[in-house]
Formats: sequence, C-alpha cells, structure tokens
Amino acid sequence: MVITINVKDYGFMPTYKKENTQYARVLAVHKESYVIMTSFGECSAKLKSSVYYNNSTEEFPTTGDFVEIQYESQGVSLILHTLPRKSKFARNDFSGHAKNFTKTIIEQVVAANFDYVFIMQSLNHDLNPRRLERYLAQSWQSGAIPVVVLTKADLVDNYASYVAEVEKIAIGVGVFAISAKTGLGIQSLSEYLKNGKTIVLLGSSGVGKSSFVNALAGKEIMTVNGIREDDSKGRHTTTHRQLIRLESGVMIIDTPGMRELGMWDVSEGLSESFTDVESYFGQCKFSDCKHQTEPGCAVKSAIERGELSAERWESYQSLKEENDFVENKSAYLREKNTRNIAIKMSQRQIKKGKKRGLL
Ligand SMILES: Nc1nc2c(ncn2[C@@H]2O[C@H](COP(=O)(O)OP(=O)(O)O)[C@@H](O)[C@H]2O)c(=O)[nH]1
Ligand SMILES: [Mg+2]
Repeated sequence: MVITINVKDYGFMPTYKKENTQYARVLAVHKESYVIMTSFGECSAKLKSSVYYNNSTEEFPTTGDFVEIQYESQGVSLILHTLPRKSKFARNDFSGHAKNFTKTIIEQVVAANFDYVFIMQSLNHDLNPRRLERYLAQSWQSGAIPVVVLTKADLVDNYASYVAEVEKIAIGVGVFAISAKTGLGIQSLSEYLKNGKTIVLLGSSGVGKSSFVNALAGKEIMTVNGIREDDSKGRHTTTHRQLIRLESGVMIIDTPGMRELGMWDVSEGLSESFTDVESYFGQCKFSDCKHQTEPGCAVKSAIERGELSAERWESYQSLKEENDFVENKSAYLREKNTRNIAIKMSQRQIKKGKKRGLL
C-alpha cells in the first residue's frame, strides 16, 4: 500500500500559495542539513545560500517550520523561504558570534508552529513550582497554549492533591496527571491530541517525554532513557526526527534544544501567567508604587489578607528581575565590547609611548 503524505497532513494551512511552489515542513535540523516532509514524502534538504546568507534577513528554518522549497527528486532539495511562524520557542544567543549583533535580543529559534506546549514535570522527583512558573511564562510568550502534564502518577498515592496545588499557580491552564506506565490520565488529554495539531514537549530529561509519546503511539517509537528501542533499521538508516506525526494525525515536537532553554524576553508571557498578581497593581494608593514599603500598597495588603501568597509574589519578582536582566544583557555585552576595545587601544598607546621613551 502506498501512503501519500501531503504536507497539509502536517498542519500546513497556507494563507496564500505561490504558483509552481512546493511547500514542506521541517521535521529535523542537523547542522546544515534538514529533514523535511514534502508532498512527495520525506526527503533531505539544504538552504539556498543566496537566500539565507550574505547579510540576508531571512529567518533560518527550525523544527516545525513551514518552508518553500525547490523539490529535487534525485538528491537534496533546496529551501527557498521560511514562512512566518504562528508560535515559536527561542533561546538567547549571547555567544557574540551571532551574526546580527545589533539586535537587542539575539534569538535562536528551536521549535516553531505548535498549537500547545505540554509542560512536563514528574510527580516523583521533578515537581518544582518555581520552574513551572518560568515554563508557563515562556509558553505564553511562545504564542501557543500551555498545558501542564504531571507524569509518573503511578509513583505517588495522592496525585490529585498535586494537581490541585499546581492549579493554584497555573491559572487558567489545564493541569493533568498521567502515567505512561499504566495509561492513567492519557485519555484526558484527548482534547489536545487532535489531527493536524502540533504539540511541543517542554521538560527536563528523564521526566518521561519519550515514554509519553510511546504511550500515545501504542508502540516504541522513541528512545526511552537513552536505550534505542526502535533500532530495527539500524542507526544510520533511520533519521532521528524531532517532529513526528502519530497515526492519529497529531504531531509532537521533542527537540534537544527545548531542554536547554534559558530565560529570554517573556514580558508578555509573565503578565499572562501572573494575572492574579498584576491585578493588584492598579489598586495601590500611589500610581508609581514599587510594592516595597509604600503605604496603601494593594499587593502587600493582599498578602496580609492571605489572598495572595508571599511565594507567588516572590516568584513574580524574581522572574521579572531575570527578564529585565535578559533584556539588558545584550546591551550590556555591547557596552562591554566597546569598553574592551577602548582599553586595548589605550594599552597600545601606552606601549607605543614606552617604546618611544615618552612614558
Ligand atoms: N513509573 C513510571 N516510570 C516512567 C513513566 N514514564 C517514564 N518513566 C521512566 O522514566 C525514565 C525516563 O523516561 P523517558 O521517557 O526516557 O524520559 P525523557 O528523558 O523525558 O524522554 C525511564 O526510566 C522511564 O521508564 C511513568 O509513567 N511511570
Ligand atoms: Mg526522551
């Protein structure tokens, strides 16, 4: 049986379509080579250099991106253009060798065009409210809808009480406890696991992301715990995909990049995930209240009344501080760079002066 896979099955919904243009979705990125799904099936591709290099503003494709391609039936196809993204996860590149140093935030996009973010933490070890708050802010910022998935529910007696606790900080967000081992709770996620939808998995290594995907697929399609289960085709013939489509038509993105996300600009995401905290801001006596020691501070009195928890307020402040730092960091780096150049120049002047016996 020949299965024709259309790129539409991979969630491609064009708002416009150019004539004689093929579209594809990026399934995986390996340094300079890309695995893409085209109307002719899966194939490998590379960037058209005249488009992507030479000071071009074209965004480099990442896992989940929709791209325009020039399909080559023999050999490697060419990627011609990255289509605008409806959602994305990015991390900051402060390494300094990012080509566009003048941009305020130099971002490296690690996943794109997903509908939901499954924030995964395991109930036995990993559950960490502070990290969850950070993940929530990042997820709102991404443009997709966050869902909290608490894994390994079979390892605790009282998973419902954990769910209730997490619901207090994940305001307006679905919170589910699941077990990949027993299948508990997996069904409750079905409203998200729809044909054509893309889900990105966010969570530390070991929380059970691969096991979850295998439970959804009903077979071992992903490596659990570093042991490659599906090795029937051998390592070099099976391309490791970072975006996979299950038989149900739902797509899952699980990229290594997602495990190394640092903090980046989450200003909007912070407001979305801390609506409870920010709702007090307009109610203070002074409009420029810093919520420190000012009289008539609505935040402080909400904490005193027990309406708002002190931890929640602390998390908000520390994430905000971190966010401001990230926003300022690239400016700081530029400043440091200029300062270093100035120091080097003056050192050179001193050396020259010494040589000439002036100093
Ligand atoms: N008891 C239990 N163990 C699980 C569950 N899900 C995953 N694990 C175990 O947790 C470990 C890490 O799982 P894995 O899926 O590789 O996590 P990943 O790194 O997030 O992809 C493995 O030893 C799994 O067998 C679960 O629901 N219950
Ligand atoms: Mg894994």
